[in-house]
Amino acid sequence: MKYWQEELETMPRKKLKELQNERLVWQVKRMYENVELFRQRMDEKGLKPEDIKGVDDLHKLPFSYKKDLRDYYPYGLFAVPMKDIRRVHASSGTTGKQIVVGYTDGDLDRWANCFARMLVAVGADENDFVHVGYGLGLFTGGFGAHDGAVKLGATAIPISAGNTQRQIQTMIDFGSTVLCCTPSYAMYLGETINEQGLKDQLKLKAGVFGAEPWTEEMRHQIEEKLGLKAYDIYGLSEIMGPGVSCECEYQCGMHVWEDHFIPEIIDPDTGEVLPEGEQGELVFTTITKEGFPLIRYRTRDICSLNYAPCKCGRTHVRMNKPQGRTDDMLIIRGVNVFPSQIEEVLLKVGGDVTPNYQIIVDRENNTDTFLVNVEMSEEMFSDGIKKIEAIEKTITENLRSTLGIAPKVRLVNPKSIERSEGKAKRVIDKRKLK
Ligand code: DLL
Repeated sequence: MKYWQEELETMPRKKLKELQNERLVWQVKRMYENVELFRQRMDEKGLKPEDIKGVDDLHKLPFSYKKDLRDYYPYGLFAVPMKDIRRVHASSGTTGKQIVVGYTDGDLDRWANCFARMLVAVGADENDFVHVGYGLGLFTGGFGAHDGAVKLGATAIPISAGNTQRQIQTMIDFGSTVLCCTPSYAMYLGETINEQGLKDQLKLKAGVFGAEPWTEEMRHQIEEKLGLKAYDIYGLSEIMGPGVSCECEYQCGMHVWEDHFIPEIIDPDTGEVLPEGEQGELVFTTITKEGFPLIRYRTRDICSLNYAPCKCGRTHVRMNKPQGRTDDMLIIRGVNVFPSQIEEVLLKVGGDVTPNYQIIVDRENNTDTFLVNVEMSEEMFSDGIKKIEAIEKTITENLRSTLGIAPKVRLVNPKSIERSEGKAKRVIDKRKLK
């Protein structure tokens, strides 16, 4: 197996740390020489590259932020001349202008490598057909998965996102065995395939789903609907794209490829590094990236790290599913609300409702209004509407006890909430639009 990089993936932690030390020292030195903003921030702290001798000195280094990418848009933070940048990608996010990231030949190779490791971890090899349903374009999802599949030696099917009917037909005709797309789109594909009675014609065995938060309950539903094993993959454009971390066959956290990225968990308010196992903001340092490296990048994703050995033999630390983002967090009537908490409640309600929901927050008479629209299932819709009130009440009560505040819950008709081919749009915060 070509991309089971055993020596790197199961490297004893002491040796891994030595490798990180060496790479961090190299990265800090070249960034100090080539990236003006980094040099300025080091100077402000009175730090010289030679003060950084390894990972134990990481906490001394300055943080970097998404705002930096906007301020130095488009290429101001690149560490190599543009002639060495082979490809750019961009991410628009929900606020502000897009950010741009760049890759050298070496970066593209390492990225493909990280994704190929993921494919190996989910049991794929050169005999597999990898259905790339992430958007192929400036979004990193499509090209990341595509290059990973090619690197592995599998057969890539670069269909990109959208056109559900064509996705399904292609999966059946081309014999797709590994599906890569967002979990919300996988749910939608699953719903449509089951409605059309086509599940038996699929050959899918594994799904590589990420780019947005999703819950364990959603995993079970996707697995059931598509007849595959669903794996979580995490990444962000600023650090590389998909494949910064991913699950192995034991599905108990996502291994961060620590030979390329050093993760830390910090208190988002004070910036202090938190003790092992505590939940906080995830921060990454890229130690092999050439084109667009980042030191101590504040991801805004909230999670924790687990350094305990994994049954799979990989020694690289595991991060748990991000619980949301510090900037995804809604503050409604003073209470912190994460969309993923709502999804978890809905999935526990069972068959009468689906996890397709939309949160609408507004402000009337100086008070926040909080509405959750939830699609009822087809069965419930055809059974008649007698249960609606009771179910709305149950969901409201469950949300009240989970969140500490009660939204107005409204059951809406099946398929009435717009589907996304990429990341689902769960929140409409009208307070920001005014
Ligand atoms: O979403 C890269 C990606 C593509 C990852 C395909 C996985 C699969 P961005 O568009 O820059 O990059 O968005 C990055 O998405 O900071 C997280 O908030 C969120 N995110 C990504 N993967 C997961 C995941 C891609 N597995 C932002 N679980 C990140 C939860 C995720 N959130």
